[in-house]
Amino acid sequence: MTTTVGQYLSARLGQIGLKHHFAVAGDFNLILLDELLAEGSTKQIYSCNELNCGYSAEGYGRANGAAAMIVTFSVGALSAMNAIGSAYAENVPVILISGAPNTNDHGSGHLLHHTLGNTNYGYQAEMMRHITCATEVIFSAENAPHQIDNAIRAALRERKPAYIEIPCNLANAACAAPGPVSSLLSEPAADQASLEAALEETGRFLYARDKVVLLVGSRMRASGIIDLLPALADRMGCAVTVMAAAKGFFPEDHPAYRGVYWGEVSSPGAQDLIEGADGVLCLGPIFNDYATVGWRATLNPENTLLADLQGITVNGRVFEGFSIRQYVEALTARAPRRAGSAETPRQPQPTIPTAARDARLTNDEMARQINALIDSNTTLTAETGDSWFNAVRMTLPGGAKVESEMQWGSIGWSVPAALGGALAAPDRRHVLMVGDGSFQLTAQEVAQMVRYELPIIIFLVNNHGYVIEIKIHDGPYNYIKNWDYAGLITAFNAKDGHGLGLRATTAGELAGAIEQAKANTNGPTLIECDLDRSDCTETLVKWGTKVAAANGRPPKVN
Ligand code: DPX
Repeated sequence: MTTTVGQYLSARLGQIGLKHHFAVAGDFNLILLDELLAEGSTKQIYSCNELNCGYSAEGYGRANGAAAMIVTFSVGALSAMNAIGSAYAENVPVILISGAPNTNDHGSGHLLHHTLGNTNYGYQAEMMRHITCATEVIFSAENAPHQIDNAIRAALRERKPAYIEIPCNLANAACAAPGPVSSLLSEPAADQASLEAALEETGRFLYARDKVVLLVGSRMRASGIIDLLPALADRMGCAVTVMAAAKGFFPEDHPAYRGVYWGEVSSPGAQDLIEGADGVLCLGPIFNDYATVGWRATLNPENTLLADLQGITVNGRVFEGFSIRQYVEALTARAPRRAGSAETPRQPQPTIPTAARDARLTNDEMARQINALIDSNTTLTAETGDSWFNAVRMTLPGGAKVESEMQWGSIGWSVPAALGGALAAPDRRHVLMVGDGSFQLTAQEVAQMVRYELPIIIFLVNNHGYVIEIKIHDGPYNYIKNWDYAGLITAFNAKDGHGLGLRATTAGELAGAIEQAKANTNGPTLIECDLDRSDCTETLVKWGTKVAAANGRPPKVN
C-alpha cells in the first residue's frame, strides 16, 4: 500500500481530529495543496495572509485541540512566525507545514526566488527550531511518514507548535500509507511510583492546611481537563478562583466559584481569599508580569502547590513523569476534604446600571450589553487592550467560554483567532471584542468571515487610539488614523457577501444593532462602538499604572 507524502500528511490530519486546515498558496506549496484536496480528510480554508493564517490556526486549535496550516517558503513562513510564537506561548499545538525548494536545488548553488539571496536553504528550519517543539525537514519520501508522525506526536504531547518542511517535488512522491493513529494520540502511561509519591506529598501539604483554595491558570486549556475541575472542587469542598487569562475555565455558577484572582485588580474578595489562604493549589498557572500586576501579586511558595502540564512542585520537591490529567484524576479520587475557604462567601460583582436609550454610549454600557448577550453556548474572544478588562469583569453563565492571549499579547490576534474558533465550533455563538488599534493589523480577515458565512458578532471598540498604552505611557505614537470601520463591510461583501456593518453612538443604537446581529446568520456583523478616548475600565487604569512602574524600574547598580 502506498500513498503520497502530501496525502499521508492529509490523512494524519484527519485522523487526529481536524476537519479543516488553513492555507495561503505559493509556488512552493501548490502541489502539496493539491494533494491535501485530493485526499480530502480536511477542508482547505484560505486566509488573506500567513500571519492571519497562523492566528486562525491558533484559534482553531484552542477550540479543537490541534490545528494545521500550510504556507509557502520564506515569504509565507516568516510572516507566520508571530502566530507560531503565539501558539508556543499559549500552548496550542499548531502544525505548521511549509513548502520548500526542490530537493535538487539544495546544495546545488542554484539561487532561488523567495529566499534570502544566498544558496543555503536551511535558515527557515533553523529559525523555526526556536518556536516549535519539533522541526522536521523532509528530504526523502521514504522517511517522510516517520518525520510527519514525529512532528504531530510531539505537538500533541507537548501542546506546542511543530514544524514540517516539504520540498515541492516531494509533495506528490510515493511513500508508505498511514497505519492506525493511536500511537500519535495516546498519552504515555504515568510513572506510577512518581505519581504515587506526588499524591502522598500532596496529601501531606493538604492535611497540614485548612484554608485551601484552587487557583486555575491558563495552561489548563492545553490540559484538556477543564471539565474535570468541578469534580475536584466538589471533592475538596474548597473555594475556587481563576486567573485572568483563565477567565471562564471554571463554571461561574458553581457554588465554589469566588471570582478572578489578579492581585489588586481581582474580583471583589478574591485577593483576600487567595492571599489569606494557607494553601493555594495552582493548576496550570502562568505568573508573568501582567498576571502579577507588575510582580506585586506573588504567592508564598511555602503555601503553594504548583501543578503544571507535566508534573508538580510541592513542599520544595518536584515530581514528574505524569500528566496533569493523570494527577488531577487521581487527586479527585482521594483528596481530603478541605472546606475552610468555602466558608468565605462570594462577594457580589459590581453591577452596571442600565443606561437610558438615548444616552451617549459608554464603555460600561457596552460591556453590560455584551455581557447580556453571552449565554452558556457563547465563546467570547477578547483582544489585548481594554477588551481584556471588560471580559474579565463579566459574569458568565456556566458553559460560556472566553479566549484571550495574555501571555503572547500580539494585537490583531483576535480577528483571525475568532474565525478559527468559529470554524472549529460552528454550533456555538461567537462574539469578538477588539479595539480599533488591534483591528487595523488584521482587519482583512473579516473578508474571510464573509466568504465562509460565519455569523461572528464583532464589537469594534472605537475608543480612538491605543488606550491601554495611553494609560501606561502616553505619547503621539498612541494615536491612530480613524477608519470607517462599519463601512469596511460593504467593501468586504462586494457583490455576494452577507456581512453587516453597523455603528452605535448611543445605548439604544447598540441594543438595536445587537438585535440585527442576532438575526444575521449568514455572515459576520461588525458593530462599531463609538466611545470617548478617556472612557475605559477602572481596572485597566489601576493595573496599567502598576505594570508601567514595573517596566520603568531603573537598572540595578552593582
Ligand atoms: C498596543 C496596544 O485600540 O485597544 O483598548 O484602546 O488599548 P485599547 P486597541 O486595540 O489598541 C491596542 C494597543 C499598541 N500594544 O493599546 S495593546 C503593543 C503591541 C502589541 N502587539 C503588537 N504590536 C504592538 N501588543 C503586534
